[in-house]
Amino acid sequence: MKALILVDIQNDFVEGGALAVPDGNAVVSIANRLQKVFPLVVATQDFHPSDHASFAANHSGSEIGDVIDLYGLLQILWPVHCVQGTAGAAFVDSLDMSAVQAIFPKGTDPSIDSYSGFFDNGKRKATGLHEYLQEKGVTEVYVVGLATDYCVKYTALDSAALGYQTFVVVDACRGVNIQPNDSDDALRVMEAAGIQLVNSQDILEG
Ligand code: VGL
Ligand code: ZN
Repeated sequence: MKALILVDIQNDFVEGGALAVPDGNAVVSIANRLQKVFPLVVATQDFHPSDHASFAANHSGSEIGDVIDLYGLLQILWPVHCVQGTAGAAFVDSLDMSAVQAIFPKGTDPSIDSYSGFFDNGKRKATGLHEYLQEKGVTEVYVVGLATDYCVKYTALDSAALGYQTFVVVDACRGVNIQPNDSDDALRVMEAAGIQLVNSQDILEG
């Protein structure tokens, strides 16, 4: 059983959003096409309370891009983004949600960030995604969305570590690239973990 995971395709991560990923909108049409060939589609949603500790605005004297020690974990400080109840946290309008069978919010605990759709960054709590995929008999996981160098990367790495045969559809992902090579580096790390990098054409034609 194959599942497609749509990672954080939300307004704040595309053009005009608070944490806009360059060319982020480009993933939407590919994600929409891919959904039609998967028996199971789920989505993750970055979903922070306004007092979330990953926001630079919640640390006086800190700036966006600073790295702090957050209860023992290194944390990059981000602009305020994907706040629960705001338009920025909503899925992109043009993203087809009609086939999405479950949504997994993450980053809801103000004290810890959650890049992976499976666990928070300290692996302290699970989102329920693994149990859900197990229940559905999923063995193969395909990951698309935003951002290649953060939430796509950690979702795919956890997926592989949990034993799913894991694929990242590279042309259906875009990265933040604080450093220009961050997305390429992330892809290399994923490959080294046994994750297969594929293109949407391979799936849509196959
Ligand atoms: C993400 C930074 C902060 C992501 C979420 O979806 O990749 N990146 N929160
Ligand atoms: Zn976030």
